[in-house]
Amino acid sequence: MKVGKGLHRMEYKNLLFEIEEGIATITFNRPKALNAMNSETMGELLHAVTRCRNNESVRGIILTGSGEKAFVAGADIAEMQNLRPKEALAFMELGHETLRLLETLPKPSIAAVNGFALGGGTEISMACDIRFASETARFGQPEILIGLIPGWGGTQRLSRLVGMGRAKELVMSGELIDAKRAYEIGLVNRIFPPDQLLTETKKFAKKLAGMPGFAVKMAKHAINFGYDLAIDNAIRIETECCAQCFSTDDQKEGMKAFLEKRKPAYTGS
Ligand code: DAK
Repeated sequence: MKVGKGLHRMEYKNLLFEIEEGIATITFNRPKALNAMNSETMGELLHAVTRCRNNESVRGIILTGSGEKAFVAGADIAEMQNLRPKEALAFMELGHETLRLLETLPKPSIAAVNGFALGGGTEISMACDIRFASETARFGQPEILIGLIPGWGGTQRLSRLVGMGRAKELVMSGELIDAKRAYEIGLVNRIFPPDQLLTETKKFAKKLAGMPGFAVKMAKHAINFGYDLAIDNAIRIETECCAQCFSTDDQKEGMKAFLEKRKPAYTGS
């Protein structure tokens, strides 16, 4: 639905979704359950992320939570309580499909973590490229306290982001950490006062959206797909991605502008 100049909104039951100036903002919106993720919300997230992938006008994605208290307080414990293993597997796979799609989207994504990001909430934030947090944000993988382990990539993405020792500390104890500690261990990129979080996140998303788009895509691809490879193979991926940038008008324009001592005018081609 087109709402006003450059602003599109899409109706979901548990998400707010809008596109403004090339930035899609997806807001988890079940405030009574602290935005806990049930299967319906995860299905809607998959739909929204797919739309972002298919819509060429979307050049960046922000994920955040409605209300002041929570980003996402985890997978919905009430829904999960009586799941049989087969149903649990289906719920887990829906989450994996969604988060892997988000993580590998050829456009930048930022989690604006405005409160509790627990369990599935930390896991969703880690599938984004960058995490900005409000001073009041709290992170953790408390699944162990309810007889589980993380089920949407927490054991894997957390150790890649903060190291194995810190990941084990958090996953095995279930302890929560505040935004400052999350920043110290490299889980969070930047911290803002609560009333500035979304504005600053949008500002940064727009900055990334103004970069040469193909180079942004190649940078993300090289980092994502080189990370788990042996160094010689990883460097090969970087080399191929970098070489491909020379096929773009933006590379020609960027270098020409530098030599002519002027600002580049990128077209995204
Ligand atoms: N699920 C369902 N409802 C939740 C919830 C959650 N994760 N978190 C909060 N709520 C609900 C509360 O039940 C309460 O509902 P009412 O009683 O008002 O109806 C409402 O939100 C407000 O919460 P509180 O009253 O508890 O608020 P407080 O300020 O006192 O406490 C809190 C805030 C965030 C510290 C607390 O709510 C809390 O500890 N929440 C649970 C946090 C948590 O354990 N999160 C991790 C969930 S486990 C898998 C797939 C995924 C996963 C695992 C497996 N497979 C399918 C196999 C991932 C698992 C998780 O994420």
